[in-house]
Amino acid sequence: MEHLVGNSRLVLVQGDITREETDALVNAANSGLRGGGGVDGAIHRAGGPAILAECRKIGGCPPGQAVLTTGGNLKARYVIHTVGPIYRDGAHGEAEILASAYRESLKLASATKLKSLSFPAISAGVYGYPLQEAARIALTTVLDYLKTHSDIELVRFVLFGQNTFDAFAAVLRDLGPLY
Ligand code: AR6
Repeated sequence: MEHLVGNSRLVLVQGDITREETDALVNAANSGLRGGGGVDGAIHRAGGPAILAECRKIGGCPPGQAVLTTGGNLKARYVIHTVGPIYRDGAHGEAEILASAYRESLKLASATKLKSLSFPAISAGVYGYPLQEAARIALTTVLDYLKTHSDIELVRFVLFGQNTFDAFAAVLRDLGPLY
């Protein structure tokens, strides 16, 4: 599924983000940047120890912020590690932190002169964000950024499993082609 914004493309696919060939993968990390389960574990396993070595030097990353490391053995040259909110009840700033995680990842990609990047569904796994709301924040934040930043040519959401893909696809359809 595809959505055009000026000269940029937003694409939704179902799959494993570690196989992506974009300039950077975005990792749904924890604030200690020490690796973990889910997509974080998959990226560290596929990319090798060089990624964790750089993460240790950086030290940490607060929720809503993003940092850059090598992509190690991945096809992608870089990994952007961002930290989403742990969902409690929606009244603890979760929406703003999640939007910020996407925005800060995109800003870091622009500052590094990257043209393409791949996102997972940040906070939609272990961190428990309700899927439809996580999808709405993810898509509107990325589309709003692409409207004002033509340097990023391609953003791919690589969604693990049919449920996650279907939720993102439904939200994108509801936003409509002119969003
Ligand atoms: N490719 C794409 N998406 C994936 C992959 C993959 N290979 N593997 C899992 N997902 P999660 P969070 C999906 O839990 O909720 C880690 O332990 C998954 O199905 O990875 O932000 C960190 O260290 C879900 O849709 O991240 C943190 O402690 C989405 O990725 C914590 O989990 C995000 O799920 C972060 O939790």
